Formats: sequence, structure tokens, C-alpha cells
Amino acid sequence: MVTNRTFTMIKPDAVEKGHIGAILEKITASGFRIVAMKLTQMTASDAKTFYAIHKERPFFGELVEYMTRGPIVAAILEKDNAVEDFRTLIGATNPAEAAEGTIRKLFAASIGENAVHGSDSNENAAIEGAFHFSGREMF
Ligand code: IDP
Ligand code: MG
Repeated sequence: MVTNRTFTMIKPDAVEKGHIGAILEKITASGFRIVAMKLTQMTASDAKTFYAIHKERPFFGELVEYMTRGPIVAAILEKDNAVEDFRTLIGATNPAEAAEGTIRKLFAASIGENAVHGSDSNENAAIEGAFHFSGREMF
């Protein structure tokens, strides 16, 4: 398994607010190489599959509504220790608890609308990347 890659989404709230460029700048300035990237929109079926692990949580319906309401930027990123380093770069799930300078501290509005996704393990990075991209879209 490739262990130096992670998967991210710039979520609908951040796209709506015009933060795509600023967030990509933070990502590339932090040493991540873009392996694959696209502007796309998730269907309800996509979001329910992607977030299936959270299907019993009280916020699941709200999460599916949010993630499908507009376009996202999906990307695969490469760097040594990508999964852990990217989680550090984005900060805590709740922006109120995110460290200064992190993407969520800078751009997220709330624990629900938190601007970016980052994979939580190498295994999930591979699953999530393959959910959005075929091999010929990866560089
Ligand atoms: P993560 O994105 O930091 O890995 P998870 O716990 O995996 O956080 O939750 C997935 C996503 O579900 C979060 O990024 C956020 O958009 C949403 N979410 C998590 N907790 C809550 C909550 O308490 N209320 C509303 N939405 C939430
Ligand atoms: Mg998670």
C-alpha cells in the first residue's frame, strides 16, 4: 500500500466563500504535491457512501446535506508522512479547538462546516482516493 499519500476535499462552505486558492496555497506551501485534483459535486448517494462510518451519528443527515449542496475540490496529495502531517495542517474537527494557523482555524465556521476533509489513516486515504479518482487521473 502507498503510505505517503492522503486524500482531501475542500468542502462546499469553503468553495462558496472563495477560499479554494488560499487553501491550495497553504497545502502546496506545506510541501504536499498534488497527485490528482478536480472540482466536482457529490450526490447524496456519494456522500452516504463516503461517510458511511458516521451513519448512526445524529448529525449524519446534516452532513449529507452540507456535503452535497455545492461543488467541492477533491484531491490526492503526496508527502512523507502525508496522513498525519495533513491532519496537523488542517487542525481539529471543531475550528474552535483548532491550533492557530491551521486551515480549519483560518477558514472553518463550525464543527459541521469545517472547510476541509483529511483522511485519518493510510488505509482510508487509499479507499477515499479511489472513490473519487481512477488510476489515469493520478499523476
Ligand atoms: P474529521 O473530518 O476531523 O475527521 P469526523 O469526526 O470524521 O471529523 O467527522 C466527519 C465530518 O462530520 C466532520 O468533518 C464534520 O463536517 C462533520 N461533523 C463531525 N462532528 C460533527 C458534529 O458534532 N456536528 C455536525 N457535524 C459534525
Ligand atoms: Mg474523519
